[in-house]
Amino acid sequence: MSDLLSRISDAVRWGRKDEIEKLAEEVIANNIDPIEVIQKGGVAGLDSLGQAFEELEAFLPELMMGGETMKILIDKLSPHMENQKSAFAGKVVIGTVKGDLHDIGKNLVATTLSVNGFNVVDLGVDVSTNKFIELATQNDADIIAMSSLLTTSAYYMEELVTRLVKEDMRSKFKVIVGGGPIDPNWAKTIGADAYARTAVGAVKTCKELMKIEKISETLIGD
Ligand code: B12
Repeated sequence: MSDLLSRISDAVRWGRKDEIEKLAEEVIANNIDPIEVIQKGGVAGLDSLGQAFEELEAFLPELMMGGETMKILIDKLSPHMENQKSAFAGKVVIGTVKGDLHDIGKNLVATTLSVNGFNVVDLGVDVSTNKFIELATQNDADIIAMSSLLTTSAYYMEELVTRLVKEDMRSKFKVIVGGGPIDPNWAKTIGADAYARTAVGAVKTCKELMKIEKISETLIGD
């Protein structure tokens, strides 16, 4: 298993799309938990690619190839995630904030919430604060979930919470945030209700949020 995970991590790191298809098939044939493979294989590969990018050992085309390879892995494995849709768990409007086009983590969170019984409305990437509020209202959402991978875009998470307060809508929606540069401190500072580090953590945390009647000062997170 650890050999397979490291082959998957390498294939994503080096953007080897043909190889990832075969490795995904190996995962399916051996009935291995897709979430574990995505996290410990795929995410590990992208982390190492991100590190190389930071150290100027990899460049934008490699980042794109790595991202595309990861998407193939997720697309192949998602249908094999264990479906827990036994009861309606709540309605989530999710998106990547304005200025940010990263969607692999956001998609993973959306899919994992969905297979765990949440009704998920995915607004995509580069989502403005206006669009988040409009679509959350239109869909009568319980939770607004925001993803950001760029430090420069994380500000829009704060803008959304501030707007909800100003427009007297803060109690209508629970707000959860996540993504690479986001941590519990940031979530607390901007007045979000919850933070989660991973897609599995997001499910656990959103379930917790659904149990809470009123928003509180205490941040919930995994
Ligand atoms: C792949 C990638 C890209 C791809 C994205 C493809 C796509 N469709 O998403 C492309 C090539 C397009 C790209 C572009 C850029 N990128 Co880029 N990219 C990455 C890389 C390597 C991987 C990101 C990823 O998908 N990780 C895997 C997923 C599964 O992890 P994740 O997103 O973190 O999500 C998990 C958790 O965070 C959490 N989560 C995520 N969202 C949410 C939401 C909620 C509500 C919750 C609860 C949890 C949660 O759950 C997820 C699953 O466990 C990262 C490095 C890294 N290690 O993150 C750099 C990185 C994010 N990119 C970076 C940069 C700088 C850029 C560019 C500006 C580069 C450039 N010069 O143009 C552009 C920006 C474009 C834009 N406007 O958005 C920097 C960001 C630095 C910063 N902190 O601001 C990073 C960190 C690389 C680096 N080390 O410098 N990138």
